[in-house]
Amino acid sequence: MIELYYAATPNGLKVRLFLEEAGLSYRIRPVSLSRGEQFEPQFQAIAPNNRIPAIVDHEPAGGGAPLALMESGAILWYLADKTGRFVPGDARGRAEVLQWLFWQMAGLGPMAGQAGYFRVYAPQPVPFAIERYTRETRRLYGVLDRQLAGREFIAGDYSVADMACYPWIVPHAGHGQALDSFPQLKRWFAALGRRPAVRRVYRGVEDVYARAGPAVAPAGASRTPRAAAGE
Ligand SMILES: N[C@@H](CCC(=O)N[C@@H](CS)C(=O)NCC(=O)O)C(=O)O
Repeated sequence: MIELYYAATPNGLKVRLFLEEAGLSYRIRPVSLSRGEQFEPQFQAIAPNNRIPAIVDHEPAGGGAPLALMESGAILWYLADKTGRFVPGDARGRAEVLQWLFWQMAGLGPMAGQAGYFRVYAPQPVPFAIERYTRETRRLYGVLDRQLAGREFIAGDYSVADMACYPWIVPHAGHGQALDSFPQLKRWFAALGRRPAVRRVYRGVEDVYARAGPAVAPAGASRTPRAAAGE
């Protein structure tokens, strides 16, 4: 059994997607980011970086004591390795999937996270930051759009690369992006959204930006910043 320390944010959702797709037995341990539960000592012992998601695998690959892991990319890769699912068996295929997983972790996630933060959550508008992160996020959406031209999925068959990227495209409006500008991405996004596991995971999940008010606050508006929705 796997315990998933979770909030319904893009990084949390991507791990849940894997667990649902693979049909693994798991239990959700909700972590309230707005109440600061990510800083509690019991959680910090599992996730030293004080961020969700984290897992504890009580039947780890290789046996032995329960394994605690943080970092959504590392968790996805571990689960893929353990189950032999959603990652190719050959060296070239694995390298390609890993490349796109790292791309999501180092590029799409951090940049889209900042775009969303400055467009939606920031207590006051910071035009330079809004412009910088929205532009970089647009570039990254374009990279994915080009990669998907002539391909059904990001790298070979449906893989952890797709699972890592999908939750970062769901809140595209909060990132200031229109999917009509990215036709291949739009097609992939719609196809993944029809997968039963994706539908199960997203049932009842609120857009991370839904309660934060209008994108790009008018001058002088003030909001209480919430925990960042992922970086
Ligand atoms: N690189 C980390 C990022 C994790 C992350 O930023 N998690 C966010 C939610 S998506 C979080 O826990 N935020 C809490 C906070 O900012 O205090 C991963 O992919 O696991």
